[in-house]
Amino acid sequence: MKKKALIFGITGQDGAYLARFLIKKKYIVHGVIRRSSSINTSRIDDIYQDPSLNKRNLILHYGDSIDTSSVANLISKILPNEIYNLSAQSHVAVSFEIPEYTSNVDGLGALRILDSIKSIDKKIKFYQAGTSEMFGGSSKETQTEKTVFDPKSPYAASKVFAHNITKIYRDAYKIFACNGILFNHESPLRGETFVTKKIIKALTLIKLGKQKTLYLGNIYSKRDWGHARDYVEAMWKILNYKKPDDFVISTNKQMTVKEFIEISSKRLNMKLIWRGKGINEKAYDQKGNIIIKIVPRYFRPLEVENLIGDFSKAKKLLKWSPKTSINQLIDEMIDFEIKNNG
Ligand code: NAP
Ligand code: F7E
Repeated sequence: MKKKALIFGITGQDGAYLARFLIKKKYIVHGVIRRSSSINTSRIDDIYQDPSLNKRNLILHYGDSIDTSSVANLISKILPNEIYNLSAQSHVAVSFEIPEYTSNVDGLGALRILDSIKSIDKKIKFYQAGTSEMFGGSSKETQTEKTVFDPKSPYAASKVFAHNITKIYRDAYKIFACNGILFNHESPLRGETFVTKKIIKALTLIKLGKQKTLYLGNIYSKRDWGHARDYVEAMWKILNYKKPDDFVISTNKQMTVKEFIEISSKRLNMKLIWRGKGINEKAYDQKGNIIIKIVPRYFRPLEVENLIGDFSKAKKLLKWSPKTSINQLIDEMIDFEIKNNG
């Protein structure tokens, strides 16, 4: 019999890659979608339209991670083998604007699912989408599963709660509950307000003469960026390892946002000339037009300056390593923008 997976957050970047990955692995995939006034399934519509993938292998249900009865009803109706909790208000800056809502979805959302597993069927495996943001300001060194958390946003604090409650339900009730601690991962399907997508989309539009200027915040924070397609495979490997455990998933390479801009502009054959410092720093083209401007609006009340992950444990135990280089990721994202905006 085919295995059943239930994905909370199927309409997001990772949900779309994970659904495709699991269907190829012969799972029946159930996904939770929220009612919205506009269509929010654009990232998974292609799975419906691809006859080799969807022979009734993808089933969508209305639900919400803040609605306890909908969470419990879905789990008892579907009785999945595996649950992936990817649902979240996932924008760090926005979490400062809506901290209570973020905590409810990102923190208590995980608890609602775990508690339903406890009462319905303890054999259901559970994956929690943890994040490198939980490390926050904790270390100037490379971060591992043993690094102490030091969250710097309501988003990160909620994810620390979800991480800890996952471990507690694993130990107390012997549930196969695991935490992935995933560093930033991007793709053509990345949300438009995250920095990589924002940069690549804007630079492509500027190159095509359809936009004038890109406005950004702190361009000196360092991130460890991988590809979402590689990272969803790690999620599945985590749930299919012989015992429940927690894993860092990363590339072990980092760069600043400014370096990411430099690589992206070079690959678009755009020459940027930087002048000024701090809030007055700007990037110009060769004709003297302002291409990038720094504005206070995009600075956060607290910043996470340095993230770089050591994925040795995942490499050793799960035989997982990232497959896509940063240049391949950027090229794929640029090609997508040219195809859709050219
Ligand atoms: P995303 O694109 O923002 O997707 C988030 C998903 O959660 C969407 O499907 C969204 O639905 C859903 N959602 C939001 N609030 C919900 C609610 N109240 N009830 C049910 N579903 C809800 O995020 P992503 O990049 O795919 O990331 C997936 C998960 O990994 C998130 O938990 C994120 O925090 C975590 N994470 C991401 C990264 C990264 O770099 N991408 C790194 C570490 C951890 P709508 O489409 O209806 O909004
Ligand atoms: O910011 C800086 C910003 O929003 C990256 C989420 O998926 O990864 C993501 O969180 C950096 C930060 O990602 C702008 O200040 C400058 O230092 O793309 P981001 P994030 O905050 O690292 C983690 C692992 C998650 O778990 C989260 O869910 O870029 N930055 N200027 C900017 N960031 C944005 N968004 N917009 C700007 O204009």
